[in-house]
Amino acid sequence: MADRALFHTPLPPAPDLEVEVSRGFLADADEHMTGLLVETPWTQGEITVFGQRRPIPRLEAWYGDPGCTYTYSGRLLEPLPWTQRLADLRNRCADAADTAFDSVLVNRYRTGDDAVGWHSDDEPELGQRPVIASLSLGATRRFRLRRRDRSHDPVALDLEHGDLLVMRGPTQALWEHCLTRTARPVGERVNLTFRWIVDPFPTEGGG
Ligand SMILES: O=C(O)CCC(=O)C(=O)O
Repeated sequence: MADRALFHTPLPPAPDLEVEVSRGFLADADEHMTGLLVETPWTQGEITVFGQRRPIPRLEAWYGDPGCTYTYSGRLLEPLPWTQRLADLRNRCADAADTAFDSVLVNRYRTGDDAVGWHSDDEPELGQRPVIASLSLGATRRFRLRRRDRSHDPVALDLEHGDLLVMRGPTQALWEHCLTRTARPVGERVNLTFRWIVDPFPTEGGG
C-alpha cells in the first residue's frame, strides 16, 4: 500500500525522460532521517582521478540481498544485510513503483561540499531500462537531469524531505543525473536509491 495522500508532480515533457515525483511520500520521514544518521555504518569511498586516489565527496552504505554486489566508478561494493528499517522502506517504495528491489545505495551529503557528479545508473548489473526509486530525506536537494546527447534543455527538480522520485524506461540509457555542490549553507541530506541487481548469481551459459 502506498503512503498517505500523494501528489504527483508532472514534469515538463522531455523525450525519453520517464520520471515521476511523489511529494510527501514518507509521512514518517523525520524518524527515518534521525534513525539512518545514527544506525548506518557510513564509509567514505575513494576513486582514482588522473592517477590519484581521492575520497568521494559524500558518505555511503550499500545494502542488499546476498550476492547483490555492485560495481561503479571502479569500486566493488559488497552488500550489508537489510536492516528492518531499510527493508520496510524498500517494501513501501516497491509498492509505489510497482516493482521489486533487492538493493539500496544510501548516500549522505553532509554539507554543500558533498555532491555526486553527472552519471547514469547504467551499470550492466542493473539491466536494461532499470527502475530506480529514490527517497529524499533532510534538507531540500536540487536534482538535475540532462540528456546525454544534449538535444534537450536540462531539467532541475527540488526534492524535499520525504519525496519519492521514480525513474524508469530509457531514462538511464539516455539521460544523466547529478547533485551539484552548493555554496549556500545547507543542512544534511540523505538519499536512498533502491535498485534491482539482475541475476546476482549468474551461472555460466545463463542456465
Ligand atoms: O542523491 C541523489 O539524489 C543522487 C544519487 C545518485 O545519483 C545515485 O545514487 O546514483
